[in-house]
Amino acid sequence: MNTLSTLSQALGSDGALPAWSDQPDPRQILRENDPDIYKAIELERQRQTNGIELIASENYVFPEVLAAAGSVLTNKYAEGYPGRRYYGGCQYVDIAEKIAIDRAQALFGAEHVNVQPHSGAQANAAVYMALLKPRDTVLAMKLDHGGHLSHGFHLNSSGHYYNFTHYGLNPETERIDYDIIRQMAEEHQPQLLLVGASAYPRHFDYPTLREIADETGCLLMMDMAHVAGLVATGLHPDPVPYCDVVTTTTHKTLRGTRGGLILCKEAYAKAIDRAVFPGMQGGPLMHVIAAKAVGFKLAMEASFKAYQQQILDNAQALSAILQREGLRSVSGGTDNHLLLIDLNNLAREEITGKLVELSLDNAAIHCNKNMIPFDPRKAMVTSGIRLGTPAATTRGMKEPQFEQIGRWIASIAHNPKDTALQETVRDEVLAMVQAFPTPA
Ligand code: DSN
Repeated sequence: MNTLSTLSQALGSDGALPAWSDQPDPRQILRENDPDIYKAIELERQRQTNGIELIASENYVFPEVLAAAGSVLTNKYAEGYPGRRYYGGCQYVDIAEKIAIDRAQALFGAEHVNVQPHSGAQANAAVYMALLKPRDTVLAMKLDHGGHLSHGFHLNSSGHYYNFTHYGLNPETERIDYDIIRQMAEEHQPQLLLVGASAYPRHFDYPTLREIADETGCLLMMDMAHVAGLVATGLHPDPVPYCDVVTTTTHKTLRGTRGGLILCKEAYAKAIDRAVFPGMQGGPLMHVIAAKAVGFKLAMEASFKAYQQQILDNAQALSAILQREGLRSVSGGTDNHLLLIDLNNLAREEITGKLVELSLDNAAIHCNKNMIPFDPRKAMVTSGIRLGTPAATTRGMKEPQFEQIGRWIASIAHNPKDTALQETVRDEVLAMVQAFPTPA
């Protein structure tokens, strides 16, 4: 029986939707019974509303995603997979998980998917567990050139259990140098070649990476967490046909709930499923899986492609204005939703990523300090900031707003200690965002 016939059977013959609940609004119960946490949530909601969010990995979820994530499915234990659970009463959460699987497969054209990872880092850890033995060699991008903690950072479990070796970017182009990867793969003979990044503004060349993996006899994995929404809509090269395994988060450009997802070739399906459960995790978060399903459905709509295109157009507008205002983008621009700005170009010793992040925060423009390739400063200081367009694009901001945002950022980055300027910009930001409501 397929998922949809199971669903219509569960709903009854007339297909009528049951009432959600006749209980009082849970937000009001929270307000009355735990005002401290209620206040923290409400203040955070106001912060998200009254500022401009440029953290490249953040977004505003769809309201229906929020509803599913805050639903009674959080009450249910369902260790195992649909139809093979270690608990009774799983018939309805099975429907949700099967729908999530079907939609993720349709959205990304994957042979097999696992929707249970709690996060991108846990998805990656499960893949390593499935495909590698402890101490096997993995070739991945350096963290300080744009890679990710779960790609072999020495304090992360990946760096603890596996022998990661890292490639950096080409110092002149500040882009991936496929000849360097090929040489390193020949030299180190990795079991796995891992690509993907959290601060890399350029496309990846999957056919060349596949060639390198085949020449070396290793597996190829892409962590597409940042660009999954662009991939889903065909606006970024698609890793799925070329890679043995692709991991992602379900938030970021994808605009769904916080969570992880694994896509793989059928040959690895059993090993991946076993590594997620019982390997890395116990009970899956069924409310989050339902919310993932809701997000995948919305990502298949035509309006989602238009939204992703606007993310890209806004990134181009931001890149152009920042360049005109004297801020240098690493690699000279962007192919995706993010920009990495090199503050060393401002040639003033004291202008660091840490200082500019704080100054922009005071002006209600939120971004994060970020190391740039070959950064002389440490990760808590940095010489760069990372800017992303997805969240503000969700609010409906377009090129004219991003040109204004770019002018604000440049004026503050050139004068990061001018607190009067920060206050002026903060007032202007507050005035501007009134016309762009947040979704929830
Ligand atoms: N921490 C996320 C980011 O900001 O890119 C990646 O997991």
